[in-house]
Amino acid sequence: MATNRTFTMIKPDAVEAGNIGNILKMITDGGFKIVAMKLTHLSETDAKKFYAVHAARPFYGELVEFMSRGPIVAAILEKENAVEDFRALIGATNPAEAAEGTIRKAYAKSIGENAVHGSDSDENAAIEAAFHFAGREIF
Ligand code: RTP
Ligand code: MG
Repeated sequence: MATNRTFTMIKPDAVEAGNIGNILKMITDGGFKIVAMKLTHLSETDAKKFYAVHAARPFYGELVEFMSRGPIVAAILEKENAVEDFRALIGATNPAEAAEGTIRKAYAKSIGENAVHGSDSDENAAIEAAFHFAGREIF
């Protein structure tokens, strides 16, 4: 059954560039309600665990290094059809292919440093939310 929640991270590149506020505005203007949020920093071990699904991919080492190099914003977002609609709002993985009006078109630098994460399924949204948040931090 489709849930109405997804999980996102504003990645280290976008935090470094001072784009937390701009990206949160695009998220709330897009109709998403923030039901959990924190500024946090993934250790290398955390990043390896979070992206374990990509362990066999050639970019895994680079991805882990990137995601653990500085603070991120982690958040849970609520909206009808949240997972699919949020993937549409963030745009293609490669910003060169991201549509006009998407977060990655506006703020991503490259296919690796692409500003935001969005869960790719309801199941993964629940797993990723639980990775970052305790029940009492979710509203
Ligand atoms: P995300 O999981 O972060 O929302 O991104 P996505 O679904 O659009 O892309 P995915 O295939 O899940 O890849 C996860 C992240 O790995 C980095 N990546 N680098 N150098 C490369 O070719 C490459 N490909 C992917 C990106 O940070 C991507 O978002
Ligand atoms: Mg993904």
